[in-house]
Amino acid sequence: MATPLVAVEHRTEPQDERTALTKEAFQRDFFNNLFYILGKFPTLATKNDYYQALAFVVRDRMLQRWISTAAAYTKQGSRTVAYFSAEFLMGPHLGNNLVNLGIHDEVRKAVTELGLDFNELLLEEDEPGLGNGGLGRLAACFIESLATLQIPSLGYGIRYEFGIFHQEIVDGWQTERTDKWLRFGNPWEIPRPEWAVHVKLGGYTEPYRDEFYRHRVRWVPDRLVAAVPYDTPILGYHTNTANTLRLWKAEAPESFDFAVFNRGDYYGAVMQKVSSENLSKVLYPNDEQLQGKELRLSQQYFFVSASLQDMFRILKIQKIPVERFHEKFAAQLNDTHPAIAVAELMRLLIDENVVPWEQAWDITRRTFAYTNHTLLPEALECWPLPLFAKLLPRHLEIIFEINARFLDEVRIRFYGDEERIARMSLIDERGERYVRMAHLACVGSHAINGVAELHSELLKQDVLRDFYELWPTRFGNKTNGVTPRRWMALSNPRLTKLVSSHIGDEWITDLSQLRRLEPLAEDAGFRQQWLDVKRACKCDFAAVALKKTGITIDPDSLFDVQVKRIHEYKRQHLNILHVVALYHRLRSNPNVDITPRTFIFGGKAAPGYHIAKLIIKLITSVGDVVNRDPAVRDRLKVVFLPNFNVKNGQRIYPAADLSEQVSTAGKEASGTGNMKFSMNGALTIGTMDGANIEIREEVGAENFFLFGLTTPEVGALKASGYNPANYLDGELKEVVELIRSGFFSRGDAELFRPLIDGLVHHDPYLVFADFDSYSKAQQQVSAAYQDRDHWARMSILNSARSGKFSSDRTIREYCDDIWKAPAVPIRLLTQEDVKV
Ligand code: NTF
Repeated sequence: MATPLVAVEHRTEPQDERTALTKEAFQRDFFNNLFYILGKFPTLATKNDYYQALAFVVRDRMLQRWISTAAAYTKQGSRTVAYFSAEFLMGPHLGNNLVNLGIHDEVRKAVTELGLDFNELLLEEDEPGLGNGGLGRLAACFIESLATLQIPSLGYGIRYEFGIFHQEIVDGWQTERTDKWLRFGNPWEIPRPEWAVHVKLGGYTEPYRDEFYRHRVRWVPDRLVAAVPYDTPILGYHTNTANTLRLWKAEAPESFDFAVFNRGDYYGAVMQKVSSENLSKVLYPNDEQLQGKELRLSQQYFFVSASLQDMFRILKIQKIPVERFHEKFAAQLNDTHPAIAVAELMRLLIDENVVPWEQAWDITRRTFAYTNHTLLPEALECWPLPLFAKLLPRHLEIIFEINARFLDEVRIRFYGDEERIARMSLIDERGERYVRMAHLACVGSHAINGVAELHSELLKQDVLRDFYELWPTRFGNKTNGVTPRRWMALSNPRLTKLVSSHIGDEWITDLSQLRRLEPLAEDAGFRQQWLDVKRACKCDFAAVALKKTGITIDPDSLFDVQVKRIHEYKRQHLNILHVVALYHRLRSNPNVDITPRTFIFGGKAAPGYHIAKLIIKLITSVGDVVNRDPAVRDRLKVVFLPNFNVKNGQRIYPAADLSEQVSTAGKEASGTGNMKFSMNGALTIGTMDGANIEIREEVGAENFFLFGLTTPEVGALKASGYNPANYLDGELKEVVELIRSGFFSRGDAELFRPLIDGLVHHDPYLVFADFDSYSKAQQQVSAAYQDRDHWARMSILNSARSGKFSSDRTIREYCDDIWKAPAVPIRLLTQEDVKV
């Protein structure tokens, strides 16, 4: 008798022999894959071989959905969202695909029955870390929600051979290792070399007359790179939809280096091949000076051009005229990284498809919308004009023309306001000339949005104020969200089970239903179960922490967690200063009654960002002293968990009691980690910044630990001439002196000097100004945690009221307000249907 893997109501597909969803078929195919795909027998098989054998079993069972989806979209010519992003921080696929197929628990049993450790196999997957942090992870959540909502969509990006570096901590310092995620192959992708396109670079332009005697411009590049698409299926949760993530790999074109070959320069030709492949070699860490990096601009153009050419190919297959490009596609620019798309679509329409300028411009603007993700001025992309001209000569001409026409429009509205015109120009001409990518993105888009209410307001008042004054109706807000499939169902199975046993499982696709947990906050039995789940997650994490750091932590202590990229504006140093303050209190009075806490940090610093790396060193150094000091009696622990990534995140968020969201008000565009914590029942200590404000509004001020200056207060303090030294008294002064003295650096008073002096003399992110308020809020946290029962109540309410922060809600808003893209339900085809 065959054992079905999945409840009958989920079994929508016509079963075939090869991909039957029965335990027997699964186990059979698992060993077949080991034999026929990996070429191994069990004695020689590694854990990774087993992982891959399992991955292929699962992939086989996704293909019917994938093919049926593609067939439906092709046949119906469906309106399609194209999400353009230089980063997709997907995280491991296997667990998520099992959840979305609805066979996770059954497969776990089937694998366990074979005598294998299911969790161990999941951990074998090298995650595709093709992103830096929030922006790349948001893209991943978005394409998952798009699939779950059955919206036709394509994610377009770069298949970096090396993703975000692997972080190791050596002697307390961050060291970077290359991320060789493709080392053992990638079972989730299918290369599509038949859809490769050529991308031009460099060279010059020349006018010519075509066969109809029309004036045209020809771009004669000095380099061609082949862009080869690698497709990954993106499953919706319990739907038949499987959309596509299409990532481009750079290769040498087959034909271009013939001239070199003919001259007999074999090695020269090979070198050209190597240099072409460089284009998709490595992800650039953010917070890095990118301005002069030619390779970075080449990467951006490479994937944008390949994607737009791919969209023209799709139009052609579906027999849609190019004049209807904007009816077929809604393209979203994930920050300015893909903003060159505005000029590239113009070029493809004008130069290659002979569409007149005005019409091409109309199509372009109707196609694109732009999301801004940062208010930090140093992060706004500007490219030096000479570099731009050298790499993209035709695009620069097009940008000049867009600019001339645009500035005419500004002149009509704001006659004589030459300062405004200089501010708004696509070209910064205040000194050395630069192309302003954010301005290009604004001018070429019909909709512009920020990622949280405060951020969108600040865009209008500040960074993009001139554009807002010109086109107020184009501006809007789309508060970020995260997918509850990965960030609850997959990463917190215990909580999922508890929640579903009380309110059913519809919350997984309609997160607002978590509200139904609210009354249970008053149920003592439920509160106990809730605390039991939290404790179990903390025990799991304690085991991870021990394995990765050698530090033993107490699951009954308060887990106080800050995981995110290391950056001064995110203020990990505010957190560690407070840890030192607590330590100092304990040392001064060993019998002081304090709530035992474990401070958990994680996050990567950009390799060239010295102060951020020094902050890591300070955290690990404080940990070295505190964790060993017998006077502390284990009441304080400090853990820096190396290599924070999606995989580690999945184990951290469920284990957190307290979520640190302590950025300087007005600096964090949204934050998304804050949402993952809250969903999983952590309380937040945070500032009035980004989405914190909205989280507090949802969960209630009484369930949130607020501190710090507000954005207007930050502005006023800076305007009045902020002097951090004025705040250097009391406990803060003692803390700073302790660090300065070399207490945490074996007497080396120089080590932390750049960090401490920077704070005392400049403190651009107002760490000192907020310290007192932070410290007081932390005292409230400590007191609140003493009353576990009340804490449980607050924790439940955080989760129950986090429904707004599902990326399903965010994506619905994008679809309704910007993309106008309706759902297209998929009927599964049988093998018979797709036979020619
Ligand atoms: C990030 N921006 C912001 O810093 C986060 O606040 C936000 O949650 C995410 O985007 C997603 O919107 C970036 O990573 C970048 F690249 F823009 F700096």
